[in-house]
Amino acid sequence: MNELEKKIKAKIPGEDTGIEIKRSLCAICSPGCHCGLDCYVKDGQLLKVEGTLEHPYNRGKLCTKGAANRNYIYREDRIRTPLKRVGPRGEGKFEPISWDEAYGIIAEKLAAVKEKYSPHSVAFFSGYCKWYRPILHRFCYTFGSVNFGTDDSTCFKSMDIANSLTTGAPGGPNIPNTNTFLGWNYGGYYSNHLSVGPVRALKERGGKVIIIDVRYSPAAKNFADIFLQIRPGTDGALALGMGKLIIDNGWADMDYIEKHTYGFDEYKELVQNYPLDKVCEITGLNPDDVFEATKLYATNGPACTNFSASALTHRVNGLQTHRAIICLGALTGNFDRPGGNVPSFASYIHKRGGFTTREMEFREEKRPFDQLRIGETRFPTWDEYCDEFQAMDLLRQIEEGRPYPVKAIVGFGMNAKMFPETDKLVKAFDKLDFFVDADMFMTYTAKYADIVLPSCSSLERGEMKAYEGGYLAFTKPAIPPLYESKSDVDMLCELARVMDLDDDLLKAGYEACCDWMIEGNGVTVADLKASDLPVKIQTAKPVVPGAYLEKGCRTPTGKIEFYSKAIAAYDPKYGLNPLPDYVDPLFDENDPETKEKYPFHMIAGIRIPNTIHSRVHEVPWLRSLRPDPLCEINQDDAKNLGINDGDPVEVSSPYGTVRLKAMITAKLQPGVLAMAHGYTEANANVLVGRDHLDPYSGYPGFKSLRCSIRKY
Ligand SMILES: Nc1nc2c(c(=O)[nH]1)N[C@H]1C(S)=C(S)[C@@H](COP(=O)(O)OP(=O)(O)OC[C@H]3O[C@@H](n4cnc5c(=O)[nH]c(N)nc54)[C@H](O)[C@@H]3O)O[C@H]1N2
Ligand SMILES: Nc1nc2c(c(=O)[nH]1)N[C@H]1C(S)=C(S)[C@@H](COP(=O)(O)OP(=O)(O)OC[C@H]3O[C@@H](n4cnc5c(=O)[nH]c(N)nc54)[C@H](O)[C@@H]3O)O[C@H]1N2
Ligand code: SF4
Ligand SMILES: [Mo]
Repeated sequence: MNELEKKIKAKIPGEDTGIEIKRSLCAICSPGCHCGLDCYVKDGQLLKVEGTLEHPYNRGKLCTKGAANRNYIYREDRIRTPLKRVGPRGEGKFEPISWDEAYGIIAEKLAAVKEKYSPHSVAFFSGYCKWYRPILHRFCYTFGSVNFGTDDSTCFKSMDIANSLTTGAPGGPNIPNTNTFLGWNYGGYYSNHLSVGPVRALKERGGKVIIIDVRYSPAAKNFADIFLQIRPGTDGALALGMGKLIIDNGWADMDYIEKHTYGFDEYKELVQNYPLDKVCEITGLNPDDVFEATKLYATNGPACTNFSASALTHRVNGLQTHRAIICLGALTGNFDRPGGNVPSFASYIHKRGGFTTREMEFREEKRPFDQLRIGETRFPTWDEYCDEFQAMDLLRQIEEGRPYPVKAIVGFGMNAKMFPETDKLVKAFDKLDFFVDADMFMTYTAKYADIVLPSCSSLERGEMKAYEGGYLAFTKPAIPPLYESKSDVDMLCELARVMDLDDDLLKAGYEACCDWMIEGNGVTVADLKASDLPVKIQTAKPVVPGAYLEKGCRTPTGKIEFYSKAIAAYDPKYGLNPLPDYVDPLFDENDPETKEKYPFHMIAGIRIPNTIHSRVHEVPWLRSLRPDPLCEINQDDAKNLGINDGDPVEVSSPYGTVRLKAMITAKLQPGVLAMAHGYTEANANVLVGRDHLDPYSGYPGFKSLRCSIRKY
């Protein structure tokens, strides 16, 4: 091997090696992340990735999944061309067609459904990928359908609604200025690696950490001054019990309560029902530990609380649990103060850049109002605070055709395994006249589509992206789109032209749309594209703690609402409680027969570092880190059932059965099982009933299910 060959093998960039570093971003996980990537490229091929050291968000760091980007984009099952189904749904037989033919079929089929039924009979759905959503949302509205839905029906929004009802604003933990971090369902090590650094820094400067988790998590091990290993889904009772302790011990900030809150007297009365002994009976916790944790939180302020987009809200009591936890911040005066939970609003696709874009107006100006969305009137708080259909009602409406039929789905990254009773949903696809799905990979769900469109990855496209600290970026493709794949937004804008939608902006293309949305911020897409790194936006304003309360909360009373006026206004037929009371997370599965047959409490959907939903189970390197779907079980339970580590086990619920391997652990409590979701061969969601839903948000109770387990 000569010197040059050695340098090429070592992937050293330079003119001689022909290896260039091109900047892009990782879009494998949520838009809350999207780490900057240095892509090492030679002859249009990606050789390797590293985190971008100068990127204001990740500063060079990548997680396990991000490090696997090369393995991810070159997956064997990448869709190469547009495809038309030629076999039965689900079988996976397709023939390649041209883009023109694909657009022609889509235009014709959607027009036919619009004509025969109505535009609302076409549901537009986006999976976890969010970058193209403003375009898809507007496309849906311009087409004339009210039915735009996303994975928000299971993620983030329930927490967001609880915030809207209680404080009127999302409030992230201000860890750099805090004294005590209440890590309530804090999964940072596995779910958001960049959130760990500030907690470590807090510990290093002598701050205190309380961890409340069902598992002995890495955060519990590394950071906890007090660790409360709580019974799954009983957090609402704990929060109310802590509320009572805070009031009874005189730790409440009465001036703050007087000035900024509404409904304190009613709340005070409610928490009388949660004395310490009762709370410990429900939660399985030790009274001294609960007392000490509460005292630390309430007296060693400022204190801030971590919120999870999913862990607690994936329960049928989730929204109210979340409200009960927010109320602790109101009781102790920790909402909107330095070191507490400080409100800030999104700039663009969930990122809080401190500047404003016209993302909302972009879709609102095309919004139709002449029909109820799918699921509308079933979950009133969802209806009021979320402008999407509640996808947990999609299966019912396809099956029943009430109040009107759903006859076509336009899916972008749609994953049926996200939905409870997945098997019924894919069966219901047979009732559709048309289903088109755009994805990077030939997924389980894409196999049910009539037309499949090949999407390219973030490394193969240009994308607008906001970042905290006042940044905005527009990436450029690091490599050309593989095969005949395209960027999702280009597909939508081209389709808008083919369908001749009444929308000049969409027809003008993605960059024109972005320019429209960022107008008023002193930059254009061309300016952003001129930089390889995110650009500092001059209109960005820093978050000033206290400013939000000063203005008045975005709630009906303008105050933080212990007692929610909005909930009180809903029709009593819904049976909703304006106070954040606790109910059992299995209240709808507690009949004696079900209890006996399915004695375990399953958490279906834990996060582990090497998986994300359904998306990377087939990435060879990531899969090799955990080759089999595993069900975690406590060591004593395993012993009693004669289960050894690695044994094949069958897990059943009243709705279905999955087969996995046992992983024996001391980190999980007896009586509790846990598994990751998204596997095709062991899909957690066949265990979940479609009506096991939070009556406030419509969220499925993924994380509290009754199950049985046996060796097979
Ligand atoms: N049992 C259980 N179920 C759960 C959860 C749980 O904890 N337990 N979690 C819930 C939560 S919080 C969420 S967010 C959802 C997530 O559920 P999904 O939205 O279903 O998430 P993914 O599996 O990431 O699926 C997204 C799809 O988008 C495709 N994709 C990736 N990049 C692109 C792209 O650029 N363009 C297009 N068109 N497609 C792309 C992927 O290949 C994949 O098929 O799952 C929910 N479901
Ligand atoms: N690696 C990886 N990262 C991800 C994802 C992924 O699939 N894989 N998904 C992304 C998405 S879409 C989301 S929504 C986020 C969610 O990410 P997180 O909000 O961090 O959610 P989880 O990791 O499910 O749960 C957080 C912690 O809560 C604990 N927990 C579970 N149930 C309970 C309970 O009843 N009470 C208490 N107190 N604690 C409980 C879990 O053990 C865990 O330690 O993760 C994102 N990041
Ligand atoms: S998958 Fe990992 S590297 Fe990629 S954006 Fe998410 S946190 Fe960053
Ligand atoms: Mo999520």
